Amino acid sequence: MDSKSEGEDRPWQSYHTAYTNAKAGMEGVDKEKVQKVVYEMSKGSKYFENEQRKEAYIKQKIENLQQQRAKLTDKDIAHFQKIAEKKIVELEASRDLTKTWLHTDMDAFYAAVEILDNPSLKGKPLAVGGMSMICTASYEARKFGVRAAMPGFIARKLCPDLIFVPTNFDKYTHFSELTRKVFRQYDPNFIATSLDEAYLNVTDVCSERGLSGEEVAAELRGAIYDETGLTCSVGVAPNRMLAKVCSDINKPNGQFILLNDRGAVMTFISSLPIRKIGGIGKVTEHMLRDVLGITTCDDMLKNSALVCALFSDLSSDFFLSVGLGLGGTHTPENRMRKSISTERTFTATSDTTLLFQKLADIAETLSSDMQKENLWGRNLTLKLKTSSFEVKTRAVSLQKYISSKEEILTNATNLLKAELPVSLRLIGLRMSQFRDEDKHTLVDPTQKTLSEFILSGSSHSKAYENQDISSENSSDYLLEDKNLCESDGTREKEHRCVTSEPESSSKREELGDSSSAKDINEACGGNANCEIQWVDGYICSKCGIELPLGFEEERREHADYHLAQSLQQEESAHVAHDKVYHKLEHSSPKSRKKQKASSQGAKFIPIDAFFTKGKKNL
Ligand code: DCP
Ligand code: MG
Repeated sequence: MDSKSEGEDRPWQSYHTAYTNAKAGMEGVDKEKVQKVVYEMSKGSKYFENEQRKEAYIKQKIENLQQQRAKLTDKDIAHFQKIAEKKIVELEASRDLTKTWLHTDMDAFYAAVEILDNPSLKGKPLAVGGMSMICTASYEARKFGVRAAMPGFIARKLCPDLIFVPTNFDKYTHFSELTRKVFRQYDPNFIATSLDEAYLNVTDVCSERGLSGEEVAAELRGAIYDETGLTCSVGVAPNRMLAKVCSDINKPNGQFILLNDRGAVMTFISSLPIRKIGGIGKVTEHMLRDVLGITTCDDMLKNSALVCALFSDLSSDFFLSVGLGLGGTHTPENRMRKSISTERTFTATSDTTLLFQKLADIAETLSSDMQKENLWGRNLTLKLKTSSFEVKTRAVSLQKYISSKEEILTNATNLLKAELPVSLRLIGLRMSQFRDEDKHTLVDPTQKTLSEFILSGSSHSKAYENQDISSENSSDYLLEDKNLCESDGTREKEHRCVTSEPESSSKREELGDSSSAKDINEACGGNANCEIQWVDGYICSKCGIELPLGFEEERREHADYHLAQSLQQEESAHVAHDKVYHKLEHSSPKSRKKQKASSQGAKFIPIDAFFTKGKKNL
């Protein structure tokens, strides 16, 4: 033991999966114990390997940034300091303290609905879901470290008395509708970002009824309780970004008010960990911490020159706006379509004539779909799946908006040529960053002012789609993996999809989403089955679970869950094979015990069929 470093003795300490990330109600949890259980139960599994791959990917990104940072001279830093100061002045000028935004978030939503249905569950540690994955946990269960997106068998290890209830989405949708009935009375244009979360602009209610944000929040919580019998937590703040942070502070059944005062906002933000901000997920958090030592929102401002030096314009605008506590204040006028795409799967081929023929067909389909809806876009993404199932995306930001087949094909051809020679089984094209229909202009959309960027949800969200947060790709050609339709199989088939998303303050969260989607796809290492798309921007194409923008960490976990599921299926095929050929081995008392322990409540072959390697007594 003496000869080993602490890290070697306790490898779980550096094993940070989403399962060890604290949610509301997990404050007193013995984090190290949870880490150890998760580590021991997943060690040696494919899930574990995938986590390691993701870690390696983040490490690489961090090293790249560190190298870039090391090259900066004093002169460079002075130059970026000036840029940062100018940006901050412009951002500060966009500050709007005249609105009162409210963010509501139901408490332990699915679990609370189940308890309402079966009051004998009240006060007990409860998980909604099964052995493979749980969707949420009651606050009693959270004390043990049990949380959403955790495999049920790990949750049960952490909390042996955990009660499992299967999901019932009809029930949750019904209760969600009841809450929305209440929201409408306070803001007819409320923005629902999931079944259990919404943003309400209560500025008018406050002034018309002479109420403070605090009073409206209390009244709204009461009204929701009366309508549903469920509790929620509310945050009140001058903008949506802050309101969301605030709603988590006094969970469950609580509220937190941040006054419309610059001093109050700056004090609040000064010590706020960056991870609390929607859009800053694990990757971004680690990059900012390990490269720049940034851990709080205030640190963003203290390191503004380096932030501007190392990140793209839009990323640094985002980081600086976080440092200033700025967020969306205007209710988006419409719910705009975000992207349109089409893709085709076919028998793998490296024949370039065939590949370009397919590309031309896809460009034609995309163009015709766009023209039907009078769409003009300037961000074109080419998606490729190689014969070894590796998924790559390449994107180009164009100087003008296009929609004709010829223009799409010319740009798509350039992207594809850069990848040759290649053997492919899927090609897809996606167009995004649409022209503003109302303006009917072809102005260069990069000429946006910073205040436009802050105030308009759509402009910055679309802009972010093109950003690679690491600034590794400074050219127009960026790696991008997001919202592209997925199709499986090797026979030729076509899959078209259109995505539209409600505008919301969480749009900036796409920044995190975009990097996470890439993480997942890269980490999947070409496993065709683990890729998911978010239909309409928030519904999982694989299982129908709704996880809108703002659930970035959950989306990552959810994608991991499907990855685990597909690996499990692969693995169980091996297990079945083994069963036939190694009957003796499988009839050992040890394996019989294992099967019994994991069969309970499992819809599929239990996920621990592949998670058990290296399991130890804890
Ligand atoms: N959900 C899910 N999978 C996840 C996260 C959430 O299916 N990875 C579902 C179940 C939750 C609901 O969405 O009940 C709302 O998610 P929240 O993050 O708001 O979690 P809860 O409402 O359960 O708890 P709380 O908001 O009190 O932390
Ligand atoms: Mg909730």
